[in-house]
Amino acid sequence: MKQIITIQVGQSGNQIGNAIWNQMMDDCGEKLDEKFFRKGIPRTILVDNEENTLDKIRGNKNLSYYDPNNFVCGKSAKCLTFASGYYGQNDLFDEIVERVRKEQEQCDGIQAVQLIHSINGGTGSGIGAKLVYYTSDNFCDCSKINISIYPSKYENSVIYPYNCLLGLMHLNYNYNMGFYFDNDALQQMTENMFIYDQNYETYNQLLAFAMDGIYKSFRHNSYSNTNFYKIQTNITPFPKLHCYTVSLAPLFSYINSPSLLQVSKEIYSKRNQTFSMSLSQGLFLAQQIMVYGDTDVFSVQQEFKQTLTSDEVQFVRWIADPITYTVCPVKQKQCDLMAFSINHHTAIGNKLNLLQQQYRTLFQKKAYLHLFLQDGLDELELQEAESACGDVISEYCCYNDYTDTTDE
Ligand SMILES: Nc1nc2c(ncn2[C@@H]2O[C@H](COP(=O)(O)OP(=O)(O)OP(=O)(O)O)[C@@H](O)[C@H]2O)c(=O)[nH]1
Ligand SMILES: [Mg+2]
Repeated sequence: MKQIITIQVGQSGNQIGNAIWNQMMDDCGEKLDEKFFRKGIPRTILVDNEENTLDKIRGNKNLSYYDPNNFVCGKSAKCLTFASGYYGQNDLFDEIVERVRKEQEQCDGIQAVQLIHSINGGTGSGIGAKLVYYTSDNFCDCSKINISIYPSKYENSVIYPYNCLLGLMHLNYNYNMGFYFDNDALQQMTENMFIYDQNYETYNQLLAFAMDGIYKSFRHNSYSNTNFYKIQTNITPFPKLHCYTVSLAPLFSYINSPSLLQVSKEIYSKRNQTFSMSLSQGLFLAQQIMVYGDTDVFSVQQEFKQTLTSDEVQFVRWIADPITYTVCPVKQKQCDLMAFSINHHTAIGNKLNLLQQQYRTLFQKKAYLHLFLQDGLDELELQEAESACGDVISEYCCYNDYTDTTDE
């Protein structure tokens, strides 16, 4: 059996990672999956440049969950810029690499390496990018996955467009699958669920629930069982495009026995998206749907097909079967029937476009550039990052046209 190694970086990476492990443990009970755990310990390395977050994780009841040697923590203040994370922190980085190697030695084989972080934080984007390089060089034959927090509408940092574009460039060049979440969508979803306790913990629980819903399909040996390789193949028609979002249904735990049709309608609803973008402003390139409950692929296909007749949900026409379904007879605790979906949709190009514009506004004035240059960045790298982002945007735009029948 091949295993999955996780590296969680920065404040959000560690808090989200912690929520994911809690969720998985809660879900698995005694039988922790060896793909993700070794002898009950998550196969993860916890990295941060400052101590607060890791101390909090160390201090809570989960200490026994983690390998204490896998906490790698710097002593400095915040990284703040991508450049200080990417060009500085060499001692810290050596330590991280050592821990990743040790974790690798304890695996029979590696199925995937996943990085959890935010692309706007200095540590998450900078140290994250350095790890992206390291892992793509040293884990050649496995999937490289990122679970990334995307900037929200209300960021309280002014330099985040630089951090994001630089971070995204490395991910786009080197990684295979990126799952993007944003706090605006997570906030909206929790409000829709009548949870008024708005904080990162609540958002992280929801995010962890969504990711666990995806992992679960290959944790259980079921009919049409899937794994990272299969998912990657199905939802990645073009190698440069691998930005995915996740939706889940039903949202309300009081609907205990929803019908397949209800679930299928919700999965495409704006309210059920963990990333704030409009599915009506573009086309699905591909989609992987995982259904949990007492049903079968045939019924799922039939019911979902009915929803697909709506004008709001459009797929490119040149892929015969853009949706892959996985059905798992294991029920979620919350609900008899649940669905999780990985969406590959061209509207993410619009979000990247917005980010690129925010970047340009700063870069035209060379505002805050000195912070990056003093930490060792060359201005040309920022230009390269912008052009890399532009390439991805134009490729998503290319497939945005429903009337395109050239390849049919
Ligand atoms: N969902 C979620 N978002 C978070 C969490 N913590 C921070 N964020 C968001 O992540 C972004 C900032 O990233 P951080 O992870 O705090 O930054 P970092 O990687 O530690 O980098 P530094 O700037 O060096 O501290 C902001 O958009 C925050 O709103 C969290 O626990 N959950
Ligand atoms: Mg931080």
